[in-house]
Amino acid sequence: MITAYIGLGSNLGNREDNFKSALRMLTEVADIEVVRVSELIETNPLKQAEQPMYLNAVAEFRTTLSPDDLLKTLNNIETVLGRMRQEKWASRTIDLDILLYGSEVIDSPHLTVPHPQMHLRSFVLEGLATLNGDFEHPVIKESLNRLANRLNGCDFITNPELPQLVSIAGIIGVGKTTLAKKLSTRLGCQMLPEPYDTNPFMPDVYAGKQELALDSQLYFLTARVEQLNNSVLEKGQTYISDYVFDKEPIYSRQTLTPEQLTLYDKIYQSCNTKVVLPVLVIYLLDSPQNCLERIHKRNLPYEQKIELQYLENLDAEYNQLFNDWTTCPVIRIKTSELDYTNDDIIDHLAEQIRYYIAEDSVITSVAKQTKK
Ligand code: A4P
Ligand code: MG
Repeated sequence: MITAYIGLGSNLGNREDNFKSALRMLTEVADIEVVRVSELIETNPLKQAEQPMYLNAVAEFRTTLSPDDLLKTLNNIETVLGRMRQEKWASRTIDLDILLYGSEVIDSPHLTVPHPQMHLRSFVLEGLATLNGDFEHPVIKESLNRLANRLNGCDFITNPELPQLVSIAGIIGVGKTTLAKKLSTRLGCQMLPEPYDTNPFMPDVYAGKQELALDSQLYFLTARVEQLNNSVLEKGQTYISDYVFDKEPIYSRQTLTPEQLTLYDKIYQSCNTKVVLPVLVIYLLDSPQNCLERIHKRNLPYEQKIELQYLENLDAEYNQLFNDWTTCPVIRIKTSELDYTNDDIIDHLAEQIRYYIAEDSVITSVAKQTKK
């Protein structure tokens, strides 16, 4: 017997009745034993906003059917319940997708398991997490609980027509640049380093010249808008930046006077529309104390005035930013779990990045070339 999970979705007809009928028909199949079903939740349709709302749920069952026979059985039930196969993602009375089949990884022309989009859908992961949150996703090798947390209640769709920007975030001294370098080498993609030490105003600002804080923040803002501009980054190409653009207001709030901040915000609002959004964020976490020690160790002269309180404020602001974040999935990593010298850890992270970004983007071929 294999434990498998299916996703149920319906947005046509009497949705609850469709669910009940589908589950009844599943229990009637001799080779399937339905174990339990998550709560039904109502969800917004992905992409097609004009479609009716969906009901979604996840069912756990045990089966002796092969994956192919299971798919046939599910397709039969869909047909009996009036599912018309029109264009992809059309409204449907019932959709039954195989999410997981034990820990098997299947990649055949008509069947992909784990379901190739499940790690991007809260309406799937949250149901799965209530049924078996510690279960490890067979490709990503992380628990379903962790995968659900990465989405913050949102659902995402990959789009190979956009640049695939992966941004590494975290407070000063946490190790963003080191990780960005490692990952870009491992993935064979371009790194976008923040032009940190070219800012001519920054040493003076760190030395206490408040009157130059606005100049310094505008220098950073314009440099980043140039670097992440959607007319510069190419569609389908993967990039790794060692900063997340949305941190700019965090730093500005820490360093600018209220009058400077009002002006800064106006300029920020007018340029942030030109910036490519990340498709994935890697948020590095460490205590402000450890980061301060790292800052002392790397001994950049202008950073030596940084105080613990400043890092603690940044830390609180970053946490708030990602608690409210709805732009893309966020992989949180404690630096204590990230040994940069361990190739397996970097490889695992690189594999995850490949899995999260759009399938048809250029990195797929890069990945094949660099595979060990
Ligand atoms: N197929 C490949 N892998 C699988 C799998 N793991 N499980 C093949 C089931 N089928 C799989 O599926 C098309 C073909 O995918 C099948 O012939 C099978 O051989 P389909 O069910 O005929 O078509 P579909 O459902 O339109 O496409 P797909 O790719 O299954 O889309 P999804 O992922 O089901 O997305 N919004 C909300 N809120 N809730 C939803 O449930 N669902 C969709 C459809 C869109 N928006 C939604 C929801
Ligand atoms: Mg389907």
